[in-house]
Parts: sequence; structure tokens; C-alpha cells
Amino acid sequence: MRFLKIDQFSAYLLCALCASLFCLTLTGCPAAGGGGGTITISSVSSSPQDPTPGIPSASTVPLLLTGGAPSAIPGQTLDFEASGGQAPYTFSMVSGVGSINASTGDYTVPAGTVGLPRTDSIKVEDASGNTVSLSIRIHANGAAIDPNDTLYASEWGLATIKARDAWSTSADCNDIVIGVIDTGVDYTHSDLKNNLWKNPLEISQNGSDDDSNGYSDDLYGWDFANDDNDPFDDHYHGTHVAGTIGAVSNNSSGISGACWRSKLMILKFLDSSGSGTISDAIRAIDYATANGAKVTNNSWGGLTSAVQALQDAITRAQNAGDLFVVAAGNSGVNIDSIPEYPAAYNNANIISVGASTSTDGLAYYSNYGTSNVDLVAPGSSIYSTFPTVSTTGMRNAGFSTKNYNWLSGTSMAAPHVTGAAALVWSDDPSLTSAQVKSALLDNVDTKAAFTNKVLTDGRLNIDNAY
Ligand SMILES: [Ca+2]
Ligand SMILES: [Ca+2]
Ligand SMILES: [Ca+2]
Ligand SMILES: [Ca+2]
Repeated sequence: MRFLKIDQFSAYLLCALCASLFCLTLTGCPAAGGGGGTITISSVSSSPQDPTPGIPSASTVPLLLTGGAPSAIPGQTLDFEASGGQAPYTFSMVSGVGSINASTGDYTVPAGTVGLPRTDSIKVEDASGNTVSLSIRIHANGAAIDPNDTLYASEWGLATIKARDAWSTSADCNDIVIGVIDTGVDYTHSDLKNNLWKNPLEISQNGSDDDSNGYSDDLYGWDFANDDNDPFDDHYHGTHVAGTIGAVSNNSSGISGACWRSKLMILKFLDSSGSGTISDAIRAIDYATANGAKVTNNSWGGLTSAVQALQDAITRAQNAGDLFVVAAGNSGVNIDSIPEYPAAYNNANIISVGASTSTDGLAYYSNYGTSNVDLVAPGSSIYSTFPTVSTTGMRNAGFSTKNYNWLSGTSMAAPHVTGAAALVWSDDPSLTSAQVKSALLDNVDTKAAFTNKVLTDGRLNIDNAY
């Protein structure tokens, strides 16, 4: 009886009670403690901006054999760091190396703005003339890149976390499957449909479970709320979250995601009212773990008592080497003393995310706690994808604007971190989940507003993370 009751406990979405739409048109949000004020999109213009990058030129940098001597093990991966411009980079020899057998001596990284061939294979001769093959990984820390998406200027969150600087190294998350555990996603959206995970072994609409994973015709994921193979978003929350992580970017249309190219697995367990059961959440997490998602975004929570079965599912993801990014919650409380789950579970694979404002304040609604919240990321007045049709959830919330819209909450903060994790991990798939987490947590921008509020005292900075 006790478990039945707990199992029916509703999880709820972590949109702020004061969605930005209402902030803008009605009374404004209550002031945040200390340095707050009304949340407004006009603050985009006051967010830090880097100087406009100049036209980059090819640069010559020394061949940096950071991974060891050139006579090292064939196939060894070496990290090359290039800076000061964009490709083509020419890596020239340093003394004592022998020669590079790429052509006649120097190795040139092909031209390109993004999507550089991040790995390549070259042959290097040591001083004795012995040839070894080396697999190289290229970090091209060139000039910042702004995508050509027409609504990109509204995305103050991406500017704040230095995404445009990170993209000069890599903007592609295709090597990492990202699970969006939420209300579903509008997979017909022109800014999302080409960035979806597709189950590679499943034949859709033939009525059979071709890959024997327990789900028939699960092409994009699954709808655990309604127990069907169509995870279309009948709310709006999941579509918004998906766009922040990985909207199709640099396509001269709509917004940019943190990832320009991505594989988003749609795991719907919250229904058209934004509610879901613990048992469906567990099934969604387990599907992600079993089907190859390396990172899941979990912009939901609100459980005030710990449920062991839910933590067990997160532990199974941890044991599989996967990250679980979770919104810290919107109660405005210290969840070290007033816990909310799943953010307050102590799993090592959890990254718990609070919400920041465009002026690097702690959002008034954001939960905090130096044990149970790791960092903050932009969450207030975030512009992202919205369903292309009027959904039940939109009608119930009074949203009439389709395609793109503003939302606020720790729900909007977590996807920035999820996208960052996927960027770091795609750049180097050999990293462990712990290394990816450390890369994000060890490279935040510390700010007074977050000091003694979250573990790292800081806000996400993607560029510093890799
Ligand atoms: Ca299947
Ligand atoms: Ca099938
Ligand atoms: Ca459905
Ligand atoms: Ca776009």
C-alpha cells in the first residue's frame, strides 16, 4: 500500500511559476534577493559580449606532441592545440621529432570553420627513421563563431556561457546520444527534426520490435505516459528543453542550440498537464540507459521524499557510465536542508543545475545548496523551440504563440548544461562521465551571487570546459 501511494506521487515540471511571457506582459517577477529586478529580455543587450571576431587567417603552430614522444605507441592519440585563427592550421616540426609523413613534412589541418576533422591519422618518423602511425585529435581554439540563425540574438544564455567561443573548437554533438526525459518533443519542428536520434535497428510502423529492446516501433524513443510509440509533445516543455540542447543550428532559421548537430532521444513520461509517475520516470531512465543515451536531461522533480527505486534507476545509469543532468527545482529553497528529488540524490553521475539571470544573479525561484546543487546556468527568460501546433498543454497555460517562445525556470537551465556535456563528450568520446562532469564543474565562472549557494560557486562556461 505504501509503495502504491508513493508510486502515484506526481512529479511536476520545473517551469517557474512566473513564466517570462507573463513577466513581460503583466507585473514582472518578484525581485531576486539582493540584485534582482524584473526579468526582461531587454537585458540581452547588457550581457557580456566578446568583440566581433576579425577575419581569421591561417596560422602556423608547432607540432605539439603532448601525448608523448613520436616513437610512442602506434595509434596513440595526441592532442594538438591550435590557436589564433581558424583552419587551415599547419603543424610544423619541432626539433628532435624526425619527420611527419603526411606529405613531405608539415601537417595541415584542412580548412573549415566548424566541423573540423577532429581526429585524423598521420605517420610520424622518429629520429631513427622508424615510422609510426599516430591518431591525432585537433583542438582548434580559433576565433569565436556566431551561427546565422535568425533568432540567435535573443539567446542571451548561449552568449553568457561563451558558446560562441566553444563552437570554434567543436559545435557537433553527433557522437553522443542525448535523452530528453520530459513531456515529449515536437519532432516535426523544422529546427529539431534533423537533430533527432533514430533507433538504428528499429523498422517503424511494422508492428514488431525489430531490435528486441522491449518496445515495438520505437523510432525516436517512447511515450511512457501513454504507453505508445509516439512521443509527440502534447505540452510544450519538452520541445523547449530540446531546442536549448540541440536545435538545428546555423541553418539560417530559428534558434541555435548549444549543440549544432545532435541526436536527441525523446523519452516522454510527463503528460499533457506536465505530470508523471515515478514508475514511468524509472522506465524512461532505464530506456535511455539500455539504448545508448550517454547524457539525459531531467528538467523535472519536486519529490520531497526520497524514493529508492528512482535512485536505483539513476544508479543503473551511473553504472553504465552515463550522466544524469537534473534541474535543481524552483522552490527557492536550500535543498541541502529541504531536499527535493531527484536533484538531492547523492549519485556521482548527477549534475544538479540551478538557474541564473542575464545579469548573473541567482534566479529568485532557483533552489540552491552547496551539497546538492553543483552549478548554475541561464534559466530566466530563455527563448527556444515551441510546438508547431496548439497543444493541450499550451491551451491550458494560455500560450497562443507557436514555434518559438520564452520560458523561465531551472528547467531551462539544465539543458544548457546537458548541451555543454554533450559538446565536451563529443569532442573526446574517450572521456568518462566523471571527467566530463569535472570539465564542466571545474571551469565555471565564479560570481558573488553564487558564492556559498552552489558547490562550485559558479555559472557554466562551455568554452573553458574544453
Ligand atoms: Ca524496439
Ligand atoms: Ca518495428
Ligand atoms: Ca503518444
Ligand atoms: Ca536554427
